[in-house]
Amino acid sequence: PKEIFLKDYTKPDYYFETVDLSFSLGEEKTIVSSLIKVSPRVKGSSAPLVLNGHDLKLLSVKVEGKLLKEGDYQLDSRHLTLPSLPAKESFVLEIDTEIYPHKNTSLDGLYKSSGNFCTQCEAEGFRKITFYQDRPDIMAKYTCRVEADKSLYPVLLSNGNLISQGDIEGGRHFALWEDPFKKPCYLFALVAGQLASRDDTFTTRSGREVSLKIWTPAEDLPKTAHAMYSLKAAMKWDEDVFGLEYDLDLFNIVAVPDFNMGAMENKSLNIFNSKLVLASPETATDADYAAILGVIGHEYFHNWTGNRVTCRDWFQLSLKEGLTVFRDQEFSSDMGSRTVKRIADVSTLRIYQFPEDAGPMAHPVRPHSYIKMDNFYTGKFSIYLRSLGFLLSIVFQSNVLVFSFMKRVLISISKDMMSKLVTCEDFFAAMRDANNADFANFLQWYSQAGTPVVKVASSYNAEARTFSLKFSQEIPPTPGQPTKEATFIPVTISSSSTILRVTKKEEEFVFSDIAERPVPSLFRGFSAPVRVETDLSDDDLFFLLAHDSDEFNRPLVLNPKFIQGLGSVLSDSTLDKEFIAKAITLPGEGEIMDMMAVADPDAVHVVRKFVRKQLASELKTELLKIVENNRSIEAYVFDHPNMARRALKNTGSSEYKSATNLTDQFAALAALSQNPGKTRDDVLADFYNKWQGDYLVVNKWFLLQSSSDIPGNVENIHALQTTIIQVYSLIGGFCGSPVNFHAKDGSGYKFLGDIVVQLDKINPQVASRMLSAFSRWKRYDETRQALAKAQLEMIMSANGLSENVFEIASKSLA
Ligand code: HT7
Ligand code: ZN
Repeated sequence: PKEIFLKDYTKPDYYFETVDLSFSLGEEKTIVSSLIKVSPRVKGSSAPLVLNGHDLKLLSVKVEGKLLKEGDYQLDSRHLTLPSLPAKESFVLEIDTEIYPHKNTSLDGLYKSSGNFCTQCEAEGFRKITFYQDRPDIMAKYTCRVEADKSLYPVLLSNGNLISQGDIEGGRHFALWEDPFKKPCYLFALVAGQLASRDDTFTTRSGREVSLKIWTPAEDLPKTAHAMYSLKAAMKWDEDVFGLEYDLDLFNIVAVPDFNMGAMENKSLNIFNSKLVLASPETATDADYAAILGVIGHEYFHNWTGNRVTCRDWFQLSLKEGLTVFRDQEFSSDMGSRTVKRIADVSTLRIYQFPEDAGPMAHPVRPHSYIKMDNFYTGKFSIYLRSLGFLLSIVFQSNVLVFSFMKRVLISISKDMMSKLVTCEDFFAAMRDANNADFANFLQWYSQAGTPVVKVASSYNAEARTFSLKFSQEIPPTPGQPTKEATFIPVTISSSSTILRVTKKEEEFVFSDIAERPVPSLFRGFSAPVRVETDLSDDDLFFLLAHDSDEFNRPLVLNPKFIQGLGSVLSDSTLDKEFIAKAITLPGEGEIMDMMAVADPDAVHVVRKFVRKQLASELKTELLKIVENNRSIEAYVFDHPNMARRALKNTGSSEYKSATNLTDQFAALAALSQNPGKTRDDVLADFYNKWQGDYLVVNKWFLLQSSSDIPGNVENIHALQTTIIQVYSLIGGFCGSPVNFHAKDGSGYKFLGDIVVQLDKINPQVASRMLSAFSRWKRYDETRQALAKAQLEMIMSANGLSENVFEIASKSLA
């Protein structure tokens, strides 16, 4: 497999101005015809035109209407090369290709999901549809004609505006779509199938009426009300906060059951995994409702940060993903609780990004190279960027500045589209100019991998009335980067929310005229994505637990004083209920293991269970009171006060039978299923019997069992049937439960090794995501290391390994 390097970027030799696509969809095969207006970057260029293509059958190539013979072009398994082209300002290229969507299980390119056709082109899926320069800096205007059997596929959708539609011979029909905006091919989309829509409208602040449609199978339409509410809320928020208005008259969302990731921001035709669209109080939890709000917002916000302002190449991915995550997190914070959202986001960062930064796939915000770009879309990546966005927002009050950056880039792009695609340097230049800011060595975040470790030593001098904070920073070595430079770390501290700018390896800050020894609250709101080691005593930490006005900084340590502290948090009616629920929930086993020199899953499991039990018995009275005062009495409402109330109540209750919504019922099911025995078996069977017809609810039922820490759970997983839809819930869930996945007999590792090899033949993107569970095998004891290594070697020796799996497995073994 070929590694692609940022340093090798060169501009394309040819640009594509317009692209007219025509799809004839069929059961056995689909014919794709493309007609492209091509213009060389340099007048009179004699460079060959190299097109990407993967799993395509080439039918014909024409240049300026003339059919090329076999010797006129070169074809290999990944490219079509046209060596001699007309020396004209522009010429027309026509290519006909045959593809087989019904056989496409990779869910990349054009494929079928539950009988409907749909596409996924980011990052490099368009090359599975037709031969093309599949790279983001090729921006063209598209039309798309879709033709299919009318009774099987009554709905035909693509990007932009519907120009015409009609019936044709043989029971077929067509629709012609035109997208007025230039776009890279990764934003192309097509959907054809038996779908119904929930329709609504949104009037923009300049008075334009936008038609909104959410498409699903007809029977699911009642479950799309929350998604529509979320879309309208996101459109309004983007106008109010960023001044950004939607730029077309139609916005479509389609929900499909088979999708590799959460959703995709294709221009005016977002495609979503159904689980991020469909919700009803009986079939979705508060967490699902919140995820739908956040992801609908995220994809919608991409319309500006990503679609209109586009990355020059995939190395600049952080621009669109970082900014868009920043925007969706701000949106969710404004719609709910800012503190709770921040705690949840940072916890995700700690669970996923910190371990990745310490493993073989560690990479800076802007990677230097990749084999398969898909492997760099871990949710972690964006969340990490959000921390940097947060960091900027603290230092420079960023909302205004992110917007001014976008405006600047938009202006330069519209002046000269071809040469002004966006890079991280543009981002910084815009930020710097808009704010006259000194970025110091902030750019190191974009080129250095690894999580900085910041040590803080404090000292108070009573005589001189001075207080000093000494910081030292170190970034551990990562693959290919044995030594690191100091980076820019903003440290927010107590009282006036002062920001200390730590820019050197060692730096001291002295505060004068301090009457008594203060207890500093450092890195308030998690002001930088770093690991912190302070010299604060337990007493200092308990002081903060009781008094810190920054809720983020209230720490967790087991001690009688801690139990007491939690008791008072539980009964403090002035605190946000959702915050209380978070404060009394222990970090997960993975998060705790990440703090150990040698990760010990068994010890962490036993100790965490003990602490939970101890807390439950010591705080029984307070917990029972909370359950009593926070029961769901009225009909389900998704809003912050009700979500917070349910979250708090469910930390103490397990009332399965009386529950009136899935949030309450599932919390009870999760609690009851922790102990093997008849009650567990009965409630799991009861739940399945009730919901077996709803695959999204059944998926939750799978996840609950696969992630269970009951002894020997690998046997139960074998017994549960595996289909592609259930891979995330079954396999992902199992690997997320350390005590069973890391079982010392190697049964968990063998299970995953076998699955990855099988799955790779069906869907490489999902296989490589599952495989990532092995990537930190060197963190465990020698026995476990040997067992995991054997599985990685077995995977590497498998025949026909995909590039996705090869990249993760080979880097893990290196
Ligand atoms: N920008 C989208 C990312 C995405 C993706 C990437 C690789 C392979 C498949 C994919 N499906 C969607 C979605 C987002 O940012 O939310
Ligand atoms: Zn995104």
